[in-house]
Amino acid sequence: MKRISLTQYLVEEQRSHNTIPAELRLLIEVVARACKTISHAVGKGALGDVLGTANIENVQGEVQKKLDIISNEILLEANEWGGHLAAMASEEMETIHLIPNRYPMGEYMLLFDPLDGSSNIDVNVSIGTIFSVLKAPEGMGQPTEQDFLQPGSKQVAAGYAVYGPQTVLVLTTGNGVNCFTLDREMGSWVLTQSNMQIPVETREYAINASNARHWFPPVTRYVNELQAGKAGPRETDFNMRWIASMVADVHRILNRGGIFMYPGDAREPDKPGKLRLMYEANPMAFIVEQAGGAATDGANRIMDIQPQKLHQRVPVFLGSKSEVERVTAYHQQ
Ligand code: AHM
Ligand code: MG
Repeated sequence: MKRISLTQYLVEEQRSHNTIPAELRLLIEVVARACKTISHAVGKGALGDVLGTANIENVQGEVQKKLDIISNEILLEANEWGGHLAAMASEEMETIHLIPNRYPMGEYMLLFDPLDGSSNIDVNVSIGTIFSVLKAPEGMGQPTEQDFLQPGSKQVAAGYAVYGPQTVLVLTTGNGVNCFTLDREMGSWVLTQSNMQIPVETREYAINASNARHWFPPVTRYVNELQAGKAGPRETDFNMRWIASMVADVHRILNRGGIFMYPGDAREPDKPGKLRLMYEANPMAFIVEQAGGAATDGANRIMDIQPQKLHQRVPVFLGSKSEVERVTAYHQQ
């Protein structure tokens, strides 16, 4: 089998579609290299003293795990010096991270959730990194948080890595979705799936059902119908999977279809759901749409939402198009 590396893929993509300028290519390669480093740290587990909590709270009021902090540092350090970025924002940092003066400033802005699925770190279940790339607004001076508040439709690239039985990197630059597997011996990313398409027909759904008593009626109705199986209005037996790492749940859906839901609920109406628009919902929505699926917050296309704050949360419904359209329609009735 002829092996196509990430570098070759990016160069050829630029040549044939002109979608990946040299600076963006460098950015993606640097992020991919950082993910390799994170994968290595994750793989060491207890041997590398990377497990457990760091006893500090992040901006979301969540106790940070050691690996949350390590991964954040790896991504910041890797991306500071290349000259391709104007600033970075991370789920783990209160405000944006400026490029130090000693390095040149580039025209892209990088956002990331350095280690997604934190609750799975210590129990050896798949976790990952999610990232999103925006362009700095024209004529921007010193970057501010405001410059980051662009809708997901403005993303020029997005991707995620899954640190699981294999380490994979899934990437879109707006021209389909491709998956690269880390060759651990060679240390290189090898193209293993081209033009991924989410299967249209699905019998699988993912939601944290322990929150069922707090759901709003459209979500309850939709899930009840799935659970009614063959005897219910859907006349189909559905299966459920919940990994509690969005990266791993989305990766399953890209490969064999399904719907992923993290709805808002009645507990905190002003803080809808758990997932963050800029670090989780937008990049995943971009990937899912590029693979033929859909992503909404129950009412709107995720990528059309105008962000109000960097750490804004949104309800998320994404995956196979017909299912996302159905649960979205229930919200509109
Ligand atoms: P994190 O970024 O702090 O890890 O939180 C996000 C994760 C998602 O990966 C996952 O879908 C969700 O939280 C799981 O939530 P829950 O613990 O409610 O099942
Ligand atoms: Mg996360």
